[in-house]
Amino acid sequence: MHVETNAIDDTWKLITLKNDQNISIDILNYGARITNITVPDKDGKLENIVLSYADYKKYKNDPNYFGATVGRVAGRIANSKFELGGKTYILDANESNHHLHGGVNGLHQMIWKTQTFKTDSEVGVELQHNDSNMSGGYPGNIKITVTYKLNNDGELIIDYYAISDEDTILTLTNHSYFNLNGNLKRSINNHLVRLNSSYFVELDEELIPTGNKIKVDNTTFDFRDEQALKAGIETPQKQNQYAKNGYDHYFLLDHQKRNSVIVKEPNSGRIMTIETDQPGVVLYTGNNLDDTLELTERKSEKYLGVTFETQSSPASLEFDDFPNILLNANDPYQKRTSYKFSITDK
Ligand code: G6D
Repeated sequence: MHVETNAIDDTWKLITLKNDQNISIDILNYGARITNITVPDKDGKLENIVLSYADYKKYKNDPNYFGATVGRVAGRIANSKFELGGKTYILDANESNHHLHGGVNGLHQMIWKTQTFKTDSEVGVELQHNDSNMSGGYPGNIKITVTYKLNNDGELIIDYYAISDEDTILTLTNHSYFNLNGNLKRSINNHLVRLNSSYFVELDEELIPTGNKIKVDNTTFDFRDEQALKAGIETPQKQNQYAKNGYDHYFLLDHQKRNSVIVKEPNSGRIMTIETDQPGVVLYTGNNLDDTLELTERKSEKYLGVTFETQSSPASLEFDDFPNILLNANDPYQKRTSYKFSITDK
């Protein structure tokens, strides 16, 4: 097990975690971002499986949130306002008149304090950020800690902890774009996904939830057995078309089953198994990516990565029967999402 810290400049730094099977993960303290996950394929070839910029400074105004910790509220808050405790809070609008991913002062743009650690069984880094009251329009002084841990079972565990001195709203996620082909050889269209969800949340044309939960049966959103992502890309239905011919939707997890999400890439034999205590996950197939970005391995393109943004739902601010994002003063916020990397049996 190995952990090291390398300074990029006087405030940005890169932490590298490596386990005994040579799986390694890089974490940038700007935005508490994952910038590299290197895992073997079925032949033992070590390759990167996340989208990242070759030039770290490109993360500064990154509209794609590559690898970022997203919040205070991941997702969209309609019309950039919400009611809490009889008061109306106005948030900054950073996507037409809506608030996306924590707004212009979102957590993805903060420089987090870091503390690395190593035990016999794991290596990790704890990142900490104190967000002040009314930052971006959110009430409460809130201390946020995100901990990344890598163990010798090939697991990356992300623990989220927060505590606020006032009632507020919060739902954090990680916005890594995965591509299990390795070094971005091909698109994610042929990735096979199994997602234990019987309902997804309907969106309007501005990608704002309508309040309807749609059964996945007989739609391109049924991943309960296993389905290639190209279903919603190459034979898009109306909801896929709203998301520019792909997925950008919140799935409500059938939590009575384990292994919330299993992703397989047949050529490399790589498998990623996601477990989470969150009630749902946004599946986003990189529909906004174009060919203007210089990524570490190559130019970007549409559908080059897929995110699994485990989180609660900002739609709960408008519709009661959605997983809520309320955080009461002095009540700890504690969530965990893990990613286990393995290969198909030979
Ligand atoms: C687009 O709608 C999508 C979001 O879900 C995604 O997080 C963002 O691009 C990067 O706005």
